[in-house]
Amino acid sequence: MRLPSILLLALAAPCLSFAQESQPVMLANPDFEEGTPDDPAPGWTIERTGEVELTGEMPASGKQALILKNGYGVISQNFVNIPGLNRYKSFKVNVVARSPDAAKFGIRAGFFKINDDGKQVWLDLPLVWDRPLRPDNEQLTLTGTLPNNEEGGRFWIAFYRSKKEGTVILDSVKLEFMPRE
Ligand SMILES: [Ca+2]
Repeated sequence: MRLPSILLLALAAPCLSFAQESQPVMLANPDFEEGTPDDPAPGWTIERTGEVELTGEMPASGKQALILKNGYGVISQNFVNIPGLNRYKSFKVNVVARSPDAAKFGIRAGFFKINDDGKQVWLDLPLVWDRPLRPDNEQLTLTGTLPNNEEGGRFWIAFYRSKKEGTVILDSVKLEFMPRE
């Protein structure tokens, strides 16, 4: 009888630890260190007519940070298949942001929800909106709640300038999912 007990423990242990710990998401190029002047945001989607540049001034990590300027100034990442996304109750976004000209900043997150009628709908919600930025690096932490019946496995996160005005400088993006109790 001893061997099956050990096997059971060995199988259960990873599940238990997984259920109790938050799950960091591996973002592509989260510190903007992979960018070059010709290709400033590899791993990120630059939405619509947004323009981005890199700066070596006051990076929060490494040698460079990203500047959102002109146009919509939106960058995003889309995760199409996060296994077991319905195990998580919420998510947490960390980013270091600043603005030399008091630009306002926003973060949006998107995910699927199953309606009462069984239809899957895409939600795209602001985590923060028109947040005035200071000239010095500031660590922002925002959390969002996932629907109880989330099962689409897709998650989208976007960072943008509000109102197409001013300069937003970003660095050190982190994203993690928090498990249900
Ligand atoms: Ca950096």
